[in-house]
Amino acid sequence: MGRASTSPGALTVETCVSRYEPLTPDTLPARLGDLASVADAVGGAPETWRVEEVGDGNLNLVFIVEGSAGSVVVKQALPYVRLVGDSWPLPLKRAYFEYNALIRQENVAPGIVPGVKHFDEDQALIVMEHLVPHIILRGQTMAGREVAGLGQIMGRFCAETAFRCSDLAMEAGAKKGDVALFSGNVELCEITENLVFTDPYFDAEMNRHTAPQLDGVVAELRADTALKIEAQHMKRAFTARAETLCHGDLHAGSIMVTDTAVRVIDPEFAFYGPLSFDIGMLMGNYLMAYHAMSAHLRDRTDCAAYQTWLLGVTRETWESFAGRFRQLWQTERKGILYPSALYEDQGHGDAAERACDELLAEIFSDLLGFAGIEMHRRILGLAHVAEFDSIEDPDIRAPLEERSLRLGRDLVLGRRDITDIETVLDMARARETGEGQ
Ligand code: SR1
Ligand code: MG
Repeated sequence: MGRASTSPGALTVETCVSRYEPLTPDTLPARLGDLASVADAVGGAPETWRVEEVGDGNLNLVFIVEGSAGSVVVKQALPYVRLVGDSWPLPLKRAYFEYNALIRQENVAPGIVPGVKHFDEDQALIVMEHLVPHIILRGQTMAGREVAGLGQIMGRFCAETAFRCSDLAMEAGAKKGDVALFSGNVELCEITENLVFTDPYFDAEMNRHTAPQLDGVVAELRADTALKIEAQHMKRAFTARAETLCHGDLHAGSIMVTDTAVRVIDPEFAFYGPLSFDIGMLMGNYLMAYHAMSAHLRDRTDCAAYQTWLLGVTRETWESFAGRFRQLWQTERKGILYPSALYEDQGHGDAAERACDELLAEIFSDLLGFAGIEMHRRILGLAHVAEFDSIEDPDIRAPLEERSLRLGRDLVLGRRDITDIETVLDMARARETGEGQ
């Protein structure tokens, strides 16, 4: 490994060329032990460090390194998709995009993403803050535990990253530079383009679903040409609308929580895309958790109360997003779009508010499309969610998955006519109870 050079704060960035080699718990202390930013945070002699590989995601190695002073997380990209194996190569440069996204997210939405201590581009590794005692959000929801402020914090995070990384706020040259930088994340975007927007809607090779229980509804969805057209409209928005820096994979495994704290991790799918993309994917994940809940909380009263909380989180996320977005519109609209020279400075402040209303309405409509598609791909595609997959009995799992599949279609096809969050919540409840179907 090359030597470390220091940049602002305690962060170090590797600059020398070295050969990539995946870490193991045995090799990590010797290979990272001479990095001051790591050694200081972990403490003690490297040979005494306790190292555990804990990666349970689809792509990377993740190590927790503990010593006498504390602990850090070391995330290293593998040159292939971990979920599938080395038959599916994937470039190491995704660590570069993750690192660049993390430092931008920290800048525009401070205190939410893990602090970066060291980045080594050649080794495709990021050393970052170890979030303790956080667990992934889906672990928390499947256990029926609430998270104070979840919707408020996530809505604010999505609004701040969306607004402040867009032409609404950024200087035009800087924004175009970032569009160029993140446009290199080709292969991870390609995963989303295929696995999210296309594969669920035909009999693609890597797809899987609960069969034979869901065969009927799956055939119905794949025969629904209006749905397939709308899914491709959303895919066109994904590929063509370089509006803002999106996290790119904001699901319940990319959020870490305690009962009172919320953090966002894993932006390796970062790209410039629609303002509505992250919040839409997140909403889809909340709604799947809602439909899966009766298999995780068998007590009906507990389950109903928790589902009410989940729908409350869904509402609060949107309300927090819309409120924060409007606040930023009023106070930080210094970019090239909707300049105050055209509105407030002409005594047309009311028109600026109308423009904000219209943009929020467009974001709302688009997020419903992304949410519905996310719900489809997590039940029909390659990468599922534990909320459903951990339900062992397919006869219990399938009807719950069907609720999300059908709600997903309702959202995608109805997205231009649904104008408020309460309608979305009513639709989710109706699919849960079977009312009005
Ligand atoms: C092959 S990667 C499958 C999925 O895992 C990631 O977390 C993304 O969600 C991706 O679509
Ligand atoms: Mg991830």
